[in-house]
Amino acid sequence: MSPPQASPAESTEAYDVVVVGAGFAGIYMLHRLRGLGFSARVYEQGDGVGGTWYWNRYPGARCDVESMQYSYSFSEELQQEWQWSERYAPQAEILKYANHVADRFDLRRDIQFDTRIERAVFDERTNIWLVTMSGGREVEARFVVLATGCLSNARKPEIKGLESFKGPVYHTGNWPHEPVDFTGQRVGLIGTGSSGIQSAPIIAEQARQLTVFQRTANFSIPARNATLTDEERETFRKNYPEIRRFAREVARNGIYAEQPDRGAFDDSDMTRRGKYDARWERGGLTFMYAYNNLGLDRTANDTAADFVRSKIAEIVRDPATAKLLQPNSHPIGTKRICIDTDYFATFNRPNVSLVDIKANPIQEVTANAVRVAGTDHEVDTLVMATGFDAMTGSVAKIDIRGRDGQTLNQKWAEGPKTYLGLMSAGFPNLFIITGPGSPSVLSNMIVSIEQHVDWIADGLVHLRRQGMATIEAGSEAEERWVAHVNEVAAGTLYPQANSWYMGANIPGKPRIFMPYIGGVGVYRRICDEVAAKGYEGFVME
Ligand code: N01
Repeated sequence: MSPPQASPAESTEAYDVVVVGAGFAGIYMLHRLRGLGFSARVYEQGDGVGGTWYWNRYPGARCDVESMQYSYSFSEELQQEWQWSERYAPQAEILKYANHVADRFDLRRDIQFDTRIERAVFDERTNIWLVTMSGGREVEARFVVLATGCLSNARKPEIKGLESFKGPVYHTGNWPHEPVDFTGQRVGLIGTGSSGIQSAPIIAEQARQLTVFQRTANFSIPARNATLTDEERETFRKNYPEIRRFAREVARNGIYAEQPDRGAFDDSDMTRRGKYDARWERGGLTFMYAYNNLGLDRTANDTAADFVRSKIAEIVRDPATAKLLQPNSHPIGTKRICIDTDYFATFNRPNVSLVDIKANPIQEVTANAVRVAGTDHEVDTLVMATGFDAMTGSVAKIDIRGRDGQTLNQKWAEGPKTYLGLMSAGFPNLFIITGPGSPSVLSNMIVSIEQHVDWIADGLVHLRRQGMATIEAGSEAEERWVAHVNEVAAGTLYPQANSWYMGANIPGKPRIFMPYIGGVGVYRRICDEVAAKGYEGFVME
C-alpha cells in the first residue's frame, strides 16, 4: 500500500493504518504493519509506551500471569534475551520491557505521544476514516485499529462530598509518575479488587493508619512471588516452542499449566482438600484449575470457595474482621480472582482497620474523613482502587461514526455487538484488539493480543492481494456470534456475579457478559477457519 502522504485536497496526513494506543497491542500492531509494508501511525495519550503498565503505577502493582508467559512470543531473539527477574513481574519491569521492545524494533519514530484520538468518521464515498486528535489536527486512514485496552478507563465513582476532601485523592489506574510517600499518613483505601488487594499491604507498611472501605469481599490466592533462578528461566527458554503452542492452542486462558482432568466430586473430600492445599501453597491463578467444573457447577464451586474462606479464617486473627473478609456474594472465580502478597495478614496489623460499606454505604466524604453509619473515619489521603469502565469504556470515549453517521455508542447502547470481537457491522475497516466478544480479559492478554494483531495483519494482506478496499462484519454473522457468546456464558456461573465482566460496576451500563468464554484455543480455530473460508461472515469489497 501507499507510503505516508499528504492528501491533495487539504494536505492532511494520510496513512494506510492509524493505530490508537501504544500499549502491548498497539506497539506489536505497528511492528507487524511496518514489516508488511503498510504505512502506519500510532497515537498515544500518555508520554510513553506500555498502556496498562504505563498508567497503573500504584504500590504493589504486578502482573498476575507469570512473567515468562506474560511476554511476547513473536520474536525468538526477544524471548531468549529478555531477563525477567521474578515469577510475577512488577509494574516497573513490565514497563521497562515495553520500552525495550519499542527501542529494539525502532518503533518510536511512528508513535505520536501526548495525543488523544477524539473522533473517527468514516467517509462512505472514499472509504477513508478521518481521524481527529486532541488539539484538532486531523489525519486520514484507510484502516483504524483500536488498541485502546480493556482496563484503561479508570473510574472514580460519584461519592457525595468527594470534591470537598482537602487531601490528595489518587486512583490506582492513573497513578502519579513520582513515588507517593504515605509515611505518617492516615490513608483511606476504597475498593478491594486486584488493585486494592495488591496495594493495601504496601500502603499499610508505610502509613500511620490504613482504613480499608470494603463493599464486596473478594477471593484472593497468595502469589508466592519469588526471584526467578537462572535454571527456571532456562527451562522456559528451552521449552518455549511447546509452552507457547500449548498456551495458544490448548489452555483455555492462554496460560501454560497443568489442565484439570476431573470434577470436584470425582475426588474424596480429603483428596480434594489436599489438592486445594497444594495449589494454595503453590500460589497463583491456577488455583482454579484444580477441577474442570469449578466455573460450571455451583456445588463444586462451593468446595473451592469454602476452602478459601477457611484459609481467611486461619490467617485473620480477629474473627469479626475475618468474617467480613470472607466473600459470600459470588461464586469463586466469577469476579476476576485476585492474587496477593500478604493481603489477609495485613488486617492483623495494629494500624489497619476494615470498614464494611456494603451494610452501610459511604454517606459522604468530608474535608478530612469518610463518613459511614454516622462515624467519621479521619484520613489524610484517599486511594481509590475503584476499577475501570472495562472493555468498552475507552472505545466509548472516542466519537466513532460509521455508515449513515451512526455512532458506535448508539450501536452499542444495549451492549457491545461485534463479530469475533474484531469488528462491528456498520463500521468498515475499523478493528478492535481484544474487544468484547473475544477471550480478551479472560486470557493471558499477550497471547490474545498477538493472535488478534496477526489475524488483522493477515486480513489486510488478503485485502491488498485481492485489490479490495473494505472489510466489514456482516450483520447476520455478527448476530450469530453475539448469540453464541451469550449462550456460552450462560452455561457458566460467571453471569451470577456483579462483575466488571458484566458491566455491573458502572451504573446504567447494560448487564451483559462481555468477553468470549469459549477458550482461546477454540476461539483461535474459529478465527482461522473464518479466514480460511475467505473471511466468511465478513463483507469485502
Ligand atoms: O478494579 P475492580 P481493580 N463505592 O473493578 C469497589 C486487572 N488487574 O482495579 O466489587 C465503594 O476489580 C468495587 O466494589 P464492588 C484485573 O483483571 C490485574 O481492582 O463493585 N466501592 C471493588 O471492590 C482486575 O480484575 C492486576 O462491590 C466501590 C473495587 O472498587 C481488573 O484489572 C492488578 C465503588 C474495584 O475493583 C480491575 O481491578 C490490578 C463505590 N462507589 C488489576 N465502586 C494484576 O495483574 C467500585 N468499588 C494482579
